[in-house]
Amino acid sequence: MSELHAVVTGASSGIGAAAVRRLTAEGWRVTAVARRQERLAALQAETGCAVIVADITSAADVARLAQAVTGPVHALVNNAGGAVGWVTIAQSSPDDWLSQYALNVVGTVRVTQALLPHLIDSGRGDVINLTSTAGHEPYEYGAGYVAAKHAEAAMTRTLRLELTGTGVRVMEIAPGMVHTEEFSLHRFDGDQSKADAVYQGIEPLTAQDIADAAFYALSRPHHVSMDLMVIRPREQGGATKTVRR
Ligand code: 8X3
Repeated sequence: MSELHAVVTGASSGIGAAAVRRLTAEGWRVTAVARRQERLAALQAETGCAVIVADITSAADVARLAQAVTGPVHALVNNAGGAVGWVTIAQSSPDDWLSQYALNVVGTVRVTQALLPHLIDSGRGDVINLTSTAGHEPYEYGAGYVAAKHAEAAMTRTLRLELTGTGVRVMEIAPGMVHTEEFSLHRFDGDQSKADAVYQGIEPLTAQDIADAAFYALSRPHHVSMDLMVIRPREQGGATKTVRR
């Protein structure tokens, strides 16, 4: 088979960048998508990936992305996403609910719609949606994110039903606590000490752990669909139970 091609969103840091590194190391051609040009340029210099600067919440950017992607796409890794705020529903900002839905759900839908013809044309396409354990169980103070991730997980299952028979696998990876440079920092509005406290006293997952799972799913024989992988650090028994040393 000719070279496999993956498109990875949210590629400028964290799980997305780790997926780009892993897939290029495994010999895939990779197109990395993110908003921040300088970070993408560094990743391109390091890995040889192609880059497209785009904000997946922008219809115009995603239309440009669809034009810029060349050749068949064998895998779309929908990783771009994020959480805003740590607050009760009573205190939460409706704008934050909207922005989390726009990014985690609608953005993922936009990119998937745009690249679906490329995925079907490849004859063996894969969609991997990086959701979260927050898409499967609620926790206090994170309802806007929990709701958006539940919606993304529901959308993923619906997409699988709709694409059954097209040759496209639709797979979901739902990570628990993954210590990345930016996820918690963004959630806590730049407060580094609050972000660091999330991972204190446990050994959290790393972005590489999740990239490893994504590569595992992608590299199964194509009649095997890893529909859902839920991955947590050992000390996180559930969304509301973490045992710290
Ligand atoms: C990130 C994991 O536990 O913050 O999606 O919801 S968690």
